[in-house]
Amino acid sequence: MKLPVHVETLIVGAGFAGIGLAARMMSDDPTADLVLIERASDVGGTWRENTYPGCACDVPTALYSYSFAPSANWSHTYARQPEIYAYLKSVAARSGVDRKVVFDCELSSARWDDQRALWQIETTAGALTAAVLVAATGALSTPRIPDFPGVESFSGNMFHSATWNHEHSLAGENVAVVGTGASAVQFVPEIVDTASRVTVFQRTPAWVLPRIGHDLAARRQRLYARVPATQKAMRALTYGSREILGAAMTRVPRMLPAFEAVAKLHLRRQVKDHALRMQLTPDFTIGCKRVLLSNDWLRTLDRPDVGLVDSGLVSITPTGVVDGNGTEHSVDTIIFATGFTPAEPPVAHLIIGGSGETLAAHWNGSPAAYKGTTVSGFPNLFLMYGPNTNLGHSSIVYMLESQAEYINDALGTMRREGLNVLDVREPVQERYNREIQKELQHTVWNEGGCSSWYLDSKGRNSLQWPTFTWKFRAQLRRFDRENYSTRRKAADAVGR
Ligand code: N01
Repeated sequence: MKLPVHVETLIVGAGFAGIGLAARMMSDDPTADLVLIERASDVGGTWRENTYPGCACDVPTALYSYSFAPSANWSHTYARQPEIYAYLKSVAARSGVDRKVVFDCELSSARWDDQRALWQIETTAGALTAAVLVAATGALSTPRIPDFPGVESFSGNMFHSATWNHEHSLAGENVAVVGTGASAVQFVPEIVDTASRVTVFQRTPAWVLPRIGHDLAARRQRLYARVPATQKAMRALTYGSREILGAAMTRVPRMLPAFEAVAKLHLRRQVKDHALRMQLTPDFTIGCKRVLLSNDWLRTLDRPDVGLVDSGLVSITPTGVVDGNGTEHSVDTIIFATGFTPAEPPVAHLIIGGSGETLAAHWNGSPAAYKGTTVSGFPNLFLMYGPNTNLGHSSIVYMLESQAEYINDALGTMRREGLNVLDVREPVQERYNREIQKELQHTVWNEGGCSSWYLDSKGRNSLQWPTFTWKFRAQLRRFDRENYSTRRKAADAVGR
């Protein structure tokens, strides 16, 4: 598709969020005036980008998939990246969303024009205007490589887990892996048989629970296809069990020691070496950082050809890396599993609101929104996976579908009532955030004794949703027009 001159709704990004919203809008109105722009040449977002060995979802696919597009064909409880990528492509094709995407088109800037009540948008494929702008750009899409001194001098190969260099063979190499988060635990067990030696540089040990999953036999797939209610029941069961974990993290901390006991048992079973077990035992409450699920990560670290350095990594030399104790390790390749920039979404630098300020400047390192979706002073802008919508225990797809419902209802309200401007009232947004922060106060993310990417540069938790996910869904079920300043097409102020 070619970039139009004007569109009613412009969605930036064709990953889980963008496809989900467009499909929701098109299910109401197949002729909906919407366009998605996507910087890559295909849909899929993070599931297209992350191709590291062993890349899989650590939320059961029964839940980590759209409720409106169940698939009976998943091959495992926890699907691997190629399957999820294929699923997204197929949903985009079946729903017709892929015909609405302008590929190889990256947002350069979006400026709110208050006089004309529309967004003036520049992209790498040209300019356009849009009545409504949706940022569906994902929170975990921009890889973060810490600024290690000497990094530019390294003569070997180095890359981030999210931009895996498949051209480069690790066969026979000495490999350094920096970081021990959800990505590292998936790819390290996959590369150890190829590399000669792998050294993992850990700054903080993580709690690891066993991953209870299995291949889904053809019989189960047939059952799901023939009796869809059985798959729905599995989804509901998975949802319920995840909410129990969420309750432990947010409301019932006395449940957490039971999870810690399971993790300690798992560690004892997988790691025979006592000193290594000590290095791998966290000193914060389980759940404070994202809990990792793996059946082979800990066991892999106990192999003779795998080393764990628990003093982190402080600098890089032309031929190796220097750990926190000042010891240099000679390595051929460095793989950064150092995560992303969720509290500093790059798209926020490109969006300029009514006052002429960028969203990033407005947030000043500590993002806040109303219902994770709208921001006062940025009319007709909707965020997906915005501030305080992240989860430590369940599926982000559930949150994204809730937001899609809300945005779709907002757009319907605009059409029905002839509105051309919606701007959430500032006091409403402030009150909402005060309540969110109050609820977060006693959660494990704020009180668990760790430092995590859930806390932004100001030390405020601007990432996590603080309570049951069904409460988020209930809040976003209907667009609450009364909490917004609105303007009608004739430009006469309404409800100000
Ligand atoms: O990144 P992370 P990730 N020196 O930020 C370490 C999602 N995801 O790519 O803990 C040394 O979790 C850092 O150490 P510390 C999921 O939401 C989902 O693994 O900060 N080390 C940490 O160990 C996940 O949470 C799936 O002390 C440094 C690691 O790098 C998110 O993506 C799968 C360092 C970063 O861990 C990110 O996961 C994979 C430094 N200067 C990922 N800086 C699913 O299955 C950072 N580290 C859905």
